[in-house]
Amino acid sequence: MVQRLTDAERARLAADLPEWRMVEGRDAIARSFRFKDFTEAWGFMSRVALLAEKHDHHPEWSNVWNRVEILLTTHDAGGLSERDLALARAIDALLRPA
Ligand code: H2B
Repeated sequence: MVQRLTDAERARLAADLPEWRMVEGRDAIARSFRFKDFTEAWGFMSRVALLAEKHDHHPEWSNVWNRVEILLTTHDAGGLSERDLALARAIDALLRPA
């Protein structure tokens, strides 16, 4: 069973994943993305979908034209776990210039 993050792990979140924010009212992190247009946004979502399958961990997300909102939480744990951090890091890596 996957465990929720400890207080010590949470204290490192802001430094570890500076682009992600804590979500009010949920034990979750979120990040907003903006692209040039819908094609770019959808291309990004396709890559995130493949990552999610690889991690067997799936985002709560939405898309409006060039914007993508991603929320990560671990349903099996009832809150944030290392699985969310691993997927967030992998998503961030997609956007890092090669
Ligand atoms: N995604 C998320 N965000 N949380 C989970 O607990 C989760 C998941 N569990 N994707 C996985 C799938 C689980 O249901 C399967 C059976 O491994």
